[in-house]
Parts: sequence; C-alpha cells; structure tokens
Amino acid sequence: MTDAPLRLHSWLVSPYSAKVRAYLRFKQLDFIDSPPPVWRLGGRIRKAVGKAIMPTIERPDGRWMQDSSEIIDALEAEFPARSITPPGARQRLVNLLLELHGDEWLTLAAMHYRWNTPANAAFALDEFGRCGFPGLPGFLARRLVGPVAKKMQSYLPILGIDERTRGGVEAFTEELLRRLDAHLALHPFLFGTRPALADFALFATPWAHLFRDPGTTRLFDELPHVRAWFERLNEPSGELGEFLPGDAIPETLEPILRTLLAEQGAYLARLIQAIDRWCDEHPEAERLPRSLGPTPFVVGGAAGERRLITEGLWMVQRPLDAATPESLDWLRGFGPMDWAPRNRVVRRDFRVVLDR
Ligand SMILES: N[C@@H](CCC(=O)N[C@@H](CS)C(=O)NCC(=O)O)C(=O)O
Repeated sequence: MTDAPLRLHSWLVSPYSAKVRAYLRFKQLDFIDSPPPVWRLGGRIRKAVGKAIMPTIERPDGRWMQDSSEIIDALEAEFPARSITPPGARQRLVNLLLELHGDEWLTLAAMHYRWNTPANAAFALDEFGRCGFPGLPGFLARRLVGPVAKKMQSYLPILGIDERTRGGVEAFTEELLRRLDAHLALHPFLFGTRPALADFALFATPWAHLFRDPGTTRLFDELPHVRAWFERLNEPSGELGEFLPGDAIPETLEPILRTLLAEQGAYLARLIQAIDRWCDEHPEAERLPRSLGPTPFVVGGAAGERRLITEGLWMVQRPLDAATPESLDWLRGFGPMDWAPRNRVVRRDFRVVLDR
C-alpha cells in the first residue's frame, strides 16, 4: 500500500482511464479518482507530462505518471502482490498482444461508435462539459468544451474511419464482442479466474465508449457474459483467482488472435517497415515524425487508408520483448506475424523517442 493515496486524473468517458481505474481497484491500491477540469488539463497536467491527456497519476511525493501501460508496469514492479501477469510464456505473449489490440486497434471502434452515432456524440459532449467545466450550466459547458470534442473527431480520418471502413469497423467490433461473450461464458477472465493486463485493456473501450454511451448500449443486449465481466472488472470482489495452469490458452481466444494477426498485424508490419526505412534515411534523428503518411489497411474485411502513427512501435515492442522462440512459433500457427523491427523506441520524459 502507498502511505497516501495516488490521485488518478481521469474522466469516465475515457477508455485508457477505465483500464487504469479497474486495475487500481483489483490491486486494492488506495487512490482518489479526480476528474480534471479543463484548466487543470491545460495547466498542471500539461506542465507535468507535456500534454493535456488522461489518465495521469499524481503520486503523493509529487511525481507524475502517464500512459496507461507505463503506469501499470511501474505499479506492478512496485506492488507485486496480486500480479496481473500470467506465468506461462504463451500466456504472457497473448496477454501483451491483447493489450496491444485493446489499446491500439479498438480505438477504431471507440472513435467510430462515439462520433458517428448522434446520441453518443451528444452524450459525450454533455460528459465533457460536466467534467471539463464543473459547476457551469450545461449549455455553456457544452459550448466551451466544443473544441475538445472537435479535436477528438479530427482523429477519425487519421485512423482510417470513413465511408469505406465504417461497416468493417462495426463488423469487426460486433464479432469481437460475440467472441468475448463466448469465451466469458466459460471463464470469468481471459486467462482463468484472475484478471490479467489484457482484461483491463480489452474491457476499456467496450465499457467506456460502447456500453456507457447510450446509443450503443444495445450492442450488449445479447451479451450477458460481457456485461458480467464489466461488473467484475469495475467492482472486483476482492478474490484473487488463478491463471489457467500449464500455460493454457483457451480455444475461445484463438479466433480473436487470428483476426488480430490478419488485420492489425498487417498494419503493424507496414508500420515497422516504414519506420525502419525512415531510420535508414535519417541515421542522425532522435525522434520519429508523428506520422509516416497514409497506408492501406483492412478492418472487418473492409479496405481503407489510415496514417502510420509511429508511436505505435512502443506498444508493438511489448509483446515482442515478452516472446520466446517457442511462443512465437506457436503464435504463427494462427497467422503471419512479420514484425521484426530493426529500430527501437523508448519513452523518455513522457515522449516516445528513438533508442539511439
Ligand atoms: N496511450 C495512452 C493514450 C491516452 C489517451 O489517448 N487518452 C485520451 C483520452 S482516453 C486523451 O486524453 N487524448 C487527448 C489527446 O489525444 O489529445 C495511454 O495508454 O494512456
């Protein structure tokens, strides 16, 4: 336990915040959930971590933490009890792959359903106003928070969400949710009776965007096991649970891995190639450009175009670093995994920079 509570600066509408909040609850760490008004986001938070972003954690000693994965890694190292890392090599690889899927691919679902569903967009604007300008009348808060919503909407074309891919994003998301429901009918969590990092990451968008937003709650009408999983993660019973023995990966996760490798995996292979090519051409560079231009991609069988966002390499390195030759061989049974980056990035002072 920390001697004084951690302060989690987060809004309920934010998926990465949901990931960290559920994690802190499972770990039984003392924390205060503190929704930052706009002036704190643009003031103390931007000053501490370089951008107006959530979640951040402010520690009792004044140090700050940012990025859900980095926050969780640091707290796991500090508080090893109630570990969320399964013991087996295959399990560890799949755990980090599913974190990568939740954090980096489910953004397609998060952004599409929120901003292309009028009832969700209106709800999000209300929530942004309520949290961003507490105490102000709703109509005024909504008007003032408009630029924040506009900024979020501006990410849709960058991510490749347009008329070509909307149907694919829905097909992909609804299939993933059905597959999760089938899995959760047999196991309380992804790897047994104890939640792993991947549970927190994969639950975040479906809960914080799709379930909470009123225009898409209906997606869960026929998914009772997913709804019960949300409850277990939001209000943990205190039971520790166990990971499946023998490094077992339930068969019900296999179709999820197949789609991940076929679609997200193909995009990531292109991202890695583009980064390596750029690094060959810029041997002195310390930082990568934020984007390396557009690339074709496929989601839910629909082809479109999205930007190659270089920060993504940091998340790809996580499963690769955990992989063993045996676990990689096993994974290749589910699809191609042509990810062999020649360049590495690290997070330094809350920024992703080349490790040179
Ligand atoms: N990779 C980061 C992503 C955090 C993130 O994108 N947070 C969103 C809210 S859910 C945000 O604050 N975005 C502001 C922005 O991108 O300008 C993490 O895992 O914490």
